[in-house]
Amino acid sequence: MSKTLFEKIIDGEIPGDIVFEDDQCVAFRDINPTAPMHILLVPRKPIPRLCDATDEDAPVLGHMLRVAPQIAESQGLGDAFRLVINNGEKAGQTVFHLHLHIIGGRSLSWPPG
Ligand code: D5M
Repeated sequence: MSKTLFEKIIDGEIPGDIVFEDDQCVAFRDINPTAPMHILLVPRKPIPRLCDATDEDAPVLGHMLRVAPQIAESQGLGDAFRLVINNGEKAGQTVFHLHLHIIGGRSLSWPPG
């Protein structure tokens, strides 16, 4: 199996502006930010889409939800941030390695497009 784009960033094979990493996940700045702060939090395990995750993946998914607010805090977002997972092509997913968008630094409207 060839590596996903995000595995290559995690493995240092292509550049990434990494802001956080631990044994389960890595966070780096989105190359095409939609807000002043736009970070992608990615599990080291290349789960393609959220709907492909299994019960075995529940710990890392929970861990990501614990880590995301800490990253937002460390980036100066306080409690003003949005988390987004695009699941599948029709929902806007373009990179098929599960990732949590952490977005903030501007006023965010609802509903999203
Ligand atoms: O989000 C995929 C996101 O991945 C999108 O916001 C651009 C970002 N991206 C694509 N290539 C890179 C690299 N090389 N570095 C950092 N960020 C990148 P999705 O939810 O799949 O549409």
